[in-house]
Amino acid sequence: MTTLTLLTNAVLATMAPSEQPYGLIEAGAMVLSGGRIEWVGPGDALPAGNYNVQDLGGRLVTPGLIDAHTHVVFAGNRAAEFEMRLNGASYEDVARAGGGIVSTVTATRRATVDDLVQEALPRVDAMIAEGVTTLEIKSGYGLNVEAEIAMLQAARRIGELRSVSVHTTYLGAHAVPPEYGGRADAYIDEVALPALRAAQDLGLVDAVDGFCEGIAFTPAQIDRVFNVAQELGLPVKLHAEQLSDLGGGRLAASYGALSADHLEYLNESGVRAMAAAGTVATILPGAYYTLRETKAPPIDLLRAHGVPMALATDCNPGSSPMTSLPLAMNMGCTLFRMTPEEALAGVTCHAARALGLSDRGRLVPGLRADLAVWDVTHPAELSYRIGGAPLYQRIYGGTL
Ligand code: DI6
Ligand code: FE
Repeated sequence: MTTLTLLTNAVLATMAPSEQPYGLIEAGAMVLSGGRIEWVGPGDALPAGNYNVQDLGGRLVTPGLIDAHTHVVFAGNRAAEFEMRLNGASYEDVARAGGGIVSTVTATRRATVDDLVQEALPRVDAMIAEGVTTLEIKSGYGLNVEAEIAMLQAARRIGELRSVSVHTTYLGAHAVPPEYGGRADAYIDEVALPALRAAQDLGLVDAVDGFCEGIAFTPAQIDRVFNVAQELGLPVKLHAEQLSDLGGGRLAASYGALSADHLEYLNESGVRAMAAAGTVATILPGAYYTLRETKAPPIDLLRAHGVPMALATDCNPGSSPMTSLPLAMNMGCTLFRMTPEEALAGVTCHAARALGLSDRGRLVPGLRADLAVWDVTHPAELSYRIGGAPLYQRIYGGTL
């Protein structure tokens, strides 16, 4: 007879549909078996059984956190240009000194897969230490076939080295590399599409993303990338409306995208299209904060139209050098007026949906036993703190 793990004396933020905010169960208990959640409910309703009991002392249990938008694999960092800018250098000065996204591309191209893994692991470990059990990782700093594949291989390897579930996203259409300056269409034809096909042949791609923006790619160029994604049977997502309104939200929705991300400049017709398509809005306050943006995403409209909102770190060396998902929750609340309940949904059930995953993100029977146990008694405390998430214990696939 298999021994079941029983967690008792816990506050459960199940995030399941319920009368209670957060699907909260006070004095709750959970039974885990074979890496899955077997039973969830009030402790006094627990069915009899042969349990291996762990008393959680009244602590909060949430679904393991899901960071649904990261660029955590990259080489080098951009602290020097951060400092240059704060000492008065202009964007052009920084570019002339080899800074900006190009400097990350140069460093990433020089790195081996192993280098990329070693550089990313401390960041991934910081995420894990704050309760992350599922992590999306994008390519997009290689911008040639070999380096894009190396980034995706590094991402896969991280999922083997650590107890975290990694989901890869191909982002060849992230920036136009210097050797294709002024020739974005040629870059799409000669690099972005062939690299996508090659990466897919190697089984390295779970989803396809693009950066639709004046400084990156036009909707027509993104369309071409999404057409190939569709032909390959891959779901899409899009960096949309971060710095201007190019109709990226509508474009993403027209492909049934899993998510459209950033969305500061999203208008109501984009919100409606996303609602109709079931596309998740992934909110990224770290980039808004770092770039000192002033236009917040239309949270009220997204809420009014019932668009599910995810929250993610956007961890990247340029616009969001942040690994803390609980800090993203705090920023989502304080900068964008999301509620703490929306913030927690944004890093659990709605983040799962932004990755197309229906087997996690809530504490309900049948789902993966990916849990975070916190040294707090109410879920609002997770969003309330500015950094320093008090993780007590992380359970990944039923294992401590
Ligand atoms: N949006 C951003 O803000 C970044 N990428 C993206 O798609 C910036 C990436 C960088 O500066 O390295
Ligand atoms: Fe991003």
